[in-house]
Amino acid sequence: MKIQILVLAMICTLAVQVDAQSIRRAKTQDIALFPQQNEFRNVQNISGIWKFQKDSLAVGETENWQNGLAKSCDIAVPGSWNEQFTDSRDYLGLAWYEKEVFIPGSWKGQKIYIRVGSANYAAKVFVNGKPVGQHEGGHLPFAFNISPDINWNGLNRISIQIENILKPSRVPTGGLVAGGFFQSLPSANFDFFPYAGLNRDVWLYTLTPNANIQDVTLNTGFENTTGSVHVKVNVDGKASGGKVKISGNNQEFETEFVLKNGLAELDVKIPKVRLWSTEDPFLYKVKVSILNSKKVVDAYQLETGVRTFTATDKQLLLNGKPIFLKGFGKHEDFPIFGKGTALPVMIKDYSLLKWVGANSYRTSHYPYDEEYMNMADRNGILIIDEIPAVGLYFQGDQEELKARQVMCKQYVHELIARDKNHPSVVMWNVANEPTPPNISMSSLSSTNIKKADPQSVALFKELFDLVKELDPVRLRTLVGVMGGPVEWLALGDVVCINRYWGWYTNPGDIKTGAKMLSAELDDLYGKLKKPILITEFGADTYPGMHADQPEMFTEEYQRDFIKAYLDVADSKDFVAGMHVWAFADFKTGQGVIRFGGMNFKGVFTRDRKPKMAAHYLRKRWTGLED
Ligand code: BDP
Repeated sequence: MKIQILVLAMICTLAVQVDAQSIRRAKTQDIALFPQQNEFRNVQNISGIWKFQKDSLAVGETENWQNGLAKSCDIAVPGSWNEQFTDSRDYLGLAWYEKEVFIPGSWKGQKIYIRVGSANYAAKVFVNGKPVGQHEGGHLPFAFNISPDINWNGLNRISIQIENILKPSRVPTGGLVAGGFFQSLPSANFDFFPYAGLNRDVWLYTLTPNANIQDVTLNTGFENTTGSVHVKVNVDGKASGGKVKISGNNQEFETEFVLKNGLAELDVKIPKVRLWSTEDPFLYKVKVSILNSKKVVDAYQLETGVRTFTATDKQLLLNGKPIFLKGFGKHEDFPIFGKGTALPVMIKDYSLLKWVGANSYRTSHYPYDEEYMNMADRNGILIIDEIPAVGLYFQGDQEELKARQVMCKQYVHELIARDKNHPSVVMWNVANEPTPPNISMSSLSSTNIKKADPQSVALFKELFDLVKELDPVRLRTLVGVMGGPVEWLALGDVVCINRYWGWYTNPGDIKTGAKMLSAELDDLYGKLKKPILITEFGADTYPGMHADQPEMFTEEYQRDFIKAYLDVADSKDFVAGMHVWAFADFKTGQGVIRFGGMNFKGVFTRDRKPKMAAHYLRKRWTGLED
């Protein structure tokens, strides 16, 4: 035990030294446009089998592991390291990834970048032994220009050092001295397994050397039958202007623009527009190209759906028509893959979302792989897009609190940079269940909610304002915990709450739980006068466990619990959506409230088999029997 503590202390000290070095940090603008292959740009996906070596004593950098790993084994990328081996499940310290890649000579003269889809939690990238950049925060991509470090005469060694130590200063938060029922191993302050490593793809890609399109921002609207796309183009380098071509539905519109200081803004009108909706998620193609000396020097193509998404005091409106959100909170989680991108699972999840009649989900509790967002656009699924701010608290060390706020702001910048053009994204969520001080199960009544301390309100306000500045159009929210203060919820355009009356309180008593929910909803709406979404409600359910009289952990209890909540929601015209917790069972740390290190609130099992509740939801949401 003592040795473990000593090793951990060494890791922490060395990790701090590593961070203190002056290696450049990733720039948000570099992740705005996903790498694309076209006549001006090249992409090489360098995922696959990489070399891997743990660095539990944090000696790698001083021993120059960036010049080659001496005792490595194979690892799959994407994929978390925790379940690929027999001895690394709880290992969260330093580890190194390495891959040798050949960069084609035809790329000479281009700007060459590396993009890492997600490295959880902190990463440092080396090319041919030279440090090229570092990034903190899992679940979002980062990119570095590596042009000066390329070897054109052979292979290039890409080394990535990753570390996932749970710390109170990080987001999500971990490493707290906890006790009691909620203690878990690893000591995360959140209810999912802190899967570490290169969880998403890694790409090399090129940008045109003298001028390239750096960002494109699309905002859509419509009046009567005419749609409009507002296009903002940012260019890095020397270009005079360009054009935007929007095509789709047998129509094509071309508009030229002039660049001023690398920026142009224009509106394109689409008569007889075909709107994007959950029933008809129609996407137009938007191609931007830029010119220098009358020659096209770069182009980039995106897709957009023309739609509006707004809120009244009671309802959510898609294209001006009320829409009730039916769906789930999800996780990126699968056996062995961990949080590694698993494309077949993604496809299966979308087919199950359709099968069950869902029209939306929340990317709880962090941004998901870009392909999830692309699929949502194509499938007409509405997304509440969440930064990894789960388990935030406000008491204690002020320096840690400041560090967390800096991270939250970075996540807001990165998330909006990455996801701002997806028609599926209808709301940004800045936090899941921040915890007020002294919260306890016995204080979870709607009548004794404490007032928020002003400092926490100011910190959230700062995040809400930042979201508005970066995306003035989309709705904003914060997902509140049971017993959390109303002042936090009041900051959002829409009120999102997670509720477990009849599970964590009033166990076994669905009827009383539903009554408490109903009373609390009326009280909240009276205070806030904004549409309310219940973004979590559910019951752990061991698949195959049954009871003639519904009993906790049985499939009958989960079904009846969900039914009771949906019935309450149906009786209130200000409830605008219901997201069941959770879509599928998922891995957590070990603790007494998590049997087998699992959260069993899924209506599908971890391998995506429907429980009774899934069949019930399908009937209720689609009207169809199996
Ligand atoms: C909520 C959290 C979620 C948990 C869930 C639960 O937002 O991450 O998994 O409760 O306890 O508090 O199942």
